[in-house]
Amino acid sequence: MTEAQQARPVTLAIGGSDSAGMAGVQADQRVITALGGHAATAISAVTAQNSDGVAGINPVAADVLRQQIASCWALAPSAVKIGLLATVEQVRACAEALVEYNRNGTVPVVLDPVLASSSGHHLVDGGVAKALRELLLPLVTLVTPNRSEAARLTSLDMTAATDIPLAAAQLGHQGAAYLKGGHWQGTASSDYFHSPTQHFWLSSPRLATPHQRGTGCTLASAAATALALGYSHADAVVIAKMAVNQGLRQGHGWASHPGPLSVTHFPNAGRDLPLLSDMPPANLEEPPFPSCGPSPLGLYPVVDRAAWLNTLLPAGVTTIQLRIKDLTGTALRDEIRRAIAVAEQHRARLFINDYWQLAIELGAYGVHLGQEDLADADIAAIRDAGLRLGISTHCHYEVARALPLRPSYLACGPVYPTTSKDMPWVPHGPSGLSYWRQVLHDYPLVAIGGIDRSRLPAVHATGADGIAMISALTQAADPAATAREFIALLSPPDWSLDQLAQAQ
Ligand code: 3NM
Repeated sequence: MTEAQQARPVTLAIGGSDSAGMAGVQADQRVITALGGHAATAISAVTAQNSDGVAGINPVAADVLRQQIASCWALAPSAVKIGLLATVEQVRACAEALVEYNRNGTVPVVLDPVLASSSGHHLVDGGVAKALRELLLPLVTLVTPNRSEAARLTSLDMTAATDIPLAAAQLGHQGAAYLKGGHWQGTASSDYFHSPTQHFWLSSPRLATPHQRGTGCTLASAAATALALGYSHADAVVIAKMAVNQGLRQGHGWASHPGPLSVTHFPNAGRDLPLLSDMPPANLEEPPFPSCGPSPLGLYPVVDRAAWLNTLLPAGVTTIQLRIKDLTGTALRDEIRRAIAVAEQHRARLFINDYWQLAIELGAYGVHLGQEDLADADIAAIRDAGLRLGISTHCHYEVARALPLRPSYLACGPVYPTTSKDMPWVPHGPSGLSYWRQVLHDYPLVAIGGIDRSRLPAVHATGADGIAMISALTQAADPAATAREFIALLSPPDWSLDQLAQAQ
């Protein structure tokens, strides 16, 4: 989370009151608050219900709903979450309000198209599905149906797994669609995300708990709050699935009634991270890449020529990356070969950026890949060749994509603004880096981006295993002396090269 994402933006939750306080607007309010937002609410129906059933729906008049939305809009919401709309008139009132207040569509709108309760009880008038499809869907940025809701909103009957991407494409042709797989059979709960620019599956082990009330509300409210905090849609759905997993883990009931999910804080646990993949995963566990050994990765220079290894390795650097952007053919191969020879002489851990085939062929210690290289690289070939793998990440979507490959380390950046690489990302700052240290728990983590002498102590204090840098070393007046100084700042522990060699 960046510092900008720590303000408390308003999320407007439109939906039904659940008298049992398990789903509906009560669940929305808890989740929005837990994730760091403020919930403004517009109640569509005063339901009387508990987990035994729904005793009454009691929709409010459409103009009462409209009045509440108008009042809430004065708080300048940063996102809207829409749940139960019980009548066609309410759908129309909500659509008209959005057209009036959100004229240029700058406020993201998440629609959880509630049509039936989880017990199968019909909650809405007959024409609501059609009204949602025709009046509201064109105004929303993310729609989050379950399987039966997707069937009622599309032309598909959703009986085959192949219907999921087709339905998502139909629903997400203007905004984005997230199809929840919670009601499908299988050991994994796999959901599908589709937007005009991206599509992927998010899977987590199915959590066996009776306390599942309000799952749909939780997912949509968490996604809306993440959008309100400024996250992208892809990040928002990863965060939302983490929130659902956290809520299911912590759920509890009362008086023998199955209870709701319990989301208590912004998701920060690695075990709640879903696995992100292009295809539904055959299994949730890939074999891991080899570790980089027990000694910390430490100071991790990123350099563009083999000659740098001759300067920096004698100064005590034990991890280094060769990142060549301007050579091809024989010149590239020779440069990589030279770097590998120097690294072997010093028993240093050399990662080759991007050129994984050459790294395998020439016997490098490891490969470092950016997200853009992940799609083309043969991950299994790198693993089968016994090389280590490091992967760059910048956000929830990228961590969820990289972590299932079980690389030797994850790099996390940019920590600070950098001029060494074009970066569309808002820097994490030390607090954002600490957040990722917490999520990734004891997973080897490398910090990168804008780190220099003055920033080194704050980065080191986060507990990052490796601290990568380009300009602070390559532009230093005396790079070897600077490396020695930085290594001293990062100790203890103080690993000599001999100890390192014995440990490997
Ligand atoms: N990757 P400097 S930041 C190569 O965030 C690179 O993934 C980054 O250079 C990331 O230490 C970066 O000069 C540039 O800021 C690091």
